[in-house]
Parts: sequence; C-alpha cells; structure tokens
Amino acid sequence: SSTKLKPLKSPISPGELSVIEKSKQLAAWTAVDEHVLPDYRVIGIGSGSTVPYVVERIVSQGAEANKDRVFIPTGFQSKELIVSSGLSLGDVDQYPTIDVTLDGADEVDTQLNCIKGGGACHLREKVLAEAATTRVYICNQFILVADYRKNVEYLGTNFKAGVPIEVVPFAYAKVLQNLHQVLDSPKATLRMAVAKAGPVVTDNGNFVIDAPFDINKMKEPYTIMAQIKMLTGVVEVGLFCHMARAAYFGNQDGSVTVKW
Ligand code: ABF
Repeated sequence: SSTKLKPLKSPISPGELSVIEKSKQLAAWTAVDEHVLPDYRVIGIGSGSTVPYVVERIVSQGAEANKDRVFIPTGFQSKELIVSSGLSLGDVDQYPTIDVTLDGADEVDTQLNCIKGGGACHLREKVLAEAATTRVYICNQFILVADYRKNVEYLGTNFKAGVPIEVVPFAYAKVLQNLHQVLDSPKATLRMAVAKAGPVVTDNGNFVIDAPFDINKMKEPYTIMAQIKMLTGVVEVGLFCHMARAAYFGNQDGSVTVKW
C-alpha cells in the first residue's frame, strides 16, 4: 500500500537546501514523528546522507525526551553522529532487541524490499534491522527513509551499481568468479576506494563486491539474495527482503509518500 501525506513545514527556508536534501529531510522528519514514540528507549541509527536528518529531528524532541534513551549505530559514521549530537551511545551486543531502527536505502520496491550497502555498512545495518524486527508480527519497527529517487517498482530501476556484497578478503576472487560464471552477473566487480588506491574496506575489515543483475531477476530479490548468501566467503548481501515495516520518501513538491 502507499499513501501521500500533506506537506510538512520545514524550519529551513526554501533555497537553503537543494530539492533532494529537502526531500530527505521531509522523509526523515515524518518517519521520526510517526515511529520514534515517547516510550521508546533503544533506537537504531542507520548510515548514509538521510540519517543525519533523522538525528536532527530526534534531537529536536528535546533533552527530556532523550535522557533515558540509548542510540545504537550501524557503523563509524552513525557513531560519530550520535556522539556529536549529544545522544547516549550503546551497542547492539548490549541491546539485541531495538524499539525502532531508522535507516536509508539505495532503492525500495513496492514490496518494501530494498537495496542497501552503497555506503558499505549493510552487514551492521542488517543486524540492526533484524534487531528491530525481532518481535515480528508484534512490533516490527524497521523504517526506511529516502528521497523520491529511491522509490521504484522494481529494484535496479535507477540504482545500477548492483547488489552490494560484503566478502571476506581471502575469498573475494572466488566469490567474483562464482558471480560471473554461476549467478550470471558478468559485470560484478570489487569496489575500489577513491582513486583506485585499493579495495574499499568495511568497518568489519572485509571487501565489497557490487553485482549488477538483469532487471527481470531483480523482480525476485529474495531468490537472488539466497543464492548469493550460499557462496562461501560471503558475509552479507545488501538485499533486505521482507524486513521493513514502512518506507518514507520525500517528494519534490514537499509531500511525503509512505509505503507500507
Ligand atoms: C545507507 O546509506 C546504505 O545502506 C545506503 O547505501 C545508503 C543510502 O543512503 P542515502 O541515500 O541516505 O545517502 O543506509
């Protein structure tokens, strides 16, 4: 299902933020208003460029609202964000059940399946997503926030880089070979750091492969995810299937689309 909400008034005057930034902010703020409830104590904070607006809105709820809360990061970036915003930091090994996790996405389909991992944090992001879905059917609170470009019918429509796959360094060449020859992703490549100085290394010390698939295959993301996960050396796949409860997309006209 999907619905469109009325424009939310931003305190930042028009022109200060680009349309895309503003749509990220609208999505994040609306999601916080709907899902970060006063009695929630353990809150997962994802990664990427939309999540700072999530934290901005949470901070605006005031010191009293946040004094008994603990915030769990998905990686280095969100850890810094939590600490620099004056919020209390926790870890998922202390809090394996999270009240709500809010995170960005590279693309989200109509079933709320999504591609994540453009920022190479998808292993930890999936752990936090799962921690917020532990009480699935009772209180699944994994919430996506994104701008309008991420709202698609099928994964791979706009996001052409492919499915991010975290692999242990020892196994990367074998995983690449399997992706090329067995799973029909001939353009799968090892993600390189800026200026090709070397491979991107995740917060867990692993490499990342980006594997593009035919758009028709992406219509069944769960199948692809399961096939990739079976490859020896794969740590986690940036396809999140049947996990999100809702996705919020800020639109160019200042409205917010909610999919659930
Ligand atoms: C993270 O940030 C990732 O999983 C995803 O790759 C990326 C998307 O973020 P944004 O568009 O908000 O920068 O959540």
